[in-house]
Amino acid sequence: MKPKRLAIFGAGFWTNYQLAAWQEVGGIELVAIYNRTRDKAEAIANRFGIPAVFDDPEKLLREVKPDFVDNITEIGGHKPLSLLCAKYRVACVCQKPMAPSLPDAREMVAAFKKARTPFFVHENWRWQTPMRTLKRLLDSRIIGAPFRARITMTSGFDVWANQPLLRELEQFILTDLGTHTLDVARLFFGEANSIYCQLHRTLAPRVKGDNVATILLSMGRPKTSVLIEMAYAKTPLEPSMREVFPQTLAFVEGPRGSIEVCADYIIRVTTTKGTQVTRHAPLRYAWANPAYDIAHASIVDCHRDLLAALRGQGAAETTGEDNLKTMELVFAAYESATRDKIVFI
Ligand code: 89Y
Repeated sequence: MKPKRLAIFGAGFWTNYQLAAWQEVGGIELVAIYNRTRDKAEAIANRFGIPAVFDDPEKLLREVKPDFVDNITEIGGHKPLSLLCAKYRVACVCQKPMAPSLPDAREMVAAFKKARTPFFVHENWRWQTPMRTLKRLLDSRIIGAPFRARITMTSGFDVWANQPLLRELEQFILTDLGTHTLDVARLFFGEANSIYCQLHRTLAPRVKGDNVATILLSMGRPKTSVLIEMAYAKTPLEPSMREVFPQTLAFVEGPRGSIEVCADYIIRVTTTKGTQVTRHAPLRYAWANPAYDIAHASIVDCHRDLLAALRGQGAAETTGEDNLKTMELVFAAYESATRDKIVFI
C-alpha cells in the first residue's frame, strides 16, 4: 500500500514521541516539518530524516502537498494551523486539547466539515492498555450496568519541566488532563447528562492556572454517577496513593460486581465467584521516555486507529466531531466551577 505522506507542525517535547510512534506504526512517509523557530525543526528533521524544513506553514502546504498533517504545536497553534489545513483541504490530526475555547473548537470542526476534509484529534488516553481492558470488561457486562465509578489521576510529577508553557495556562488542569479523563469517562459510560466541578489552585508554585479538580457527572442511560479526581500538586500522599504518573486509576461498581484499575497496570474484577487479578502492562518501546511509559505507548495505538481511517478503513474513534463532546464537558466543567452550579448538558 502506498505510504501516506505526512507533514509535521511543531517541534516541541511531544513531537519526538509522536514521530517515533508514527515510524513504529509504519505506512507513512515523513515529507516535511514546520516550526516557528526553524532551528528546532532542523534538529528534529536531522534526527528523523525529514527531507524538508519550513518556518512558513502555508508554504509547506502549498509546496509539499502532504496527504495529512500532524499538528503537534502548543495549544495556541491548534486552531490557526489546523484551519490552514482545512483551507488547503489537507487532512489534519490535531493534538489535544483541540482548542482553548469551545467556540474555537466548534469553528474548527465546522471548517473541516465544510471543506469535506478529515479532521481528527490526537487523544491517546483511551488507548492505554488498562483503559482498553476496562472498556472490554464493562462491555462484557461482567459487573452488569455500572451505577457508580471513580476515575483518579492525582500526581506530584513535575509535568511543567518538559512542558513549561503549561505553567502559563489560566485554565490548566481541565484542558490538559481533564480532556483525557473526561474522554475516557465518555468511552466507558456514554454521554453526560450533567456535570458539577470544583477547582483549586494549590501546592504548585509558579503555576498560573487551576491544578486540582473534582468533577461529578451523571452519564449515560441507565445513569452512572462518575467522580473524577485530578491533581498535579506536590501533596504529601498516603502510601496507598503512591505516585503512579501517568497511570489513571479507577473503581467501578455494578449490580453484579466491581472492577478496580490499580497501580502497576493491575486490574481486579470481583463478582460472587471471587476476585480475578490480571496485569495489563503496555508494550515497551526503546524510544519512549520511561517516566511517561504508558502514555507514550498509547500514542502508537492511537496513530494506528487514525491511519486506518485516513486509508478509508473504518471510522476513527477520536474524530474532531467526537472530541467536540469531550471539549463541551471540559468547558461545562469550567462554567460549573465558576458559577458553583450543576451544568446540564
Ligand atoms: O500534556 C499531558 C498529556 O497529554 O499527557 C500527560 C501530560 O504530559 C501532562 O498532563
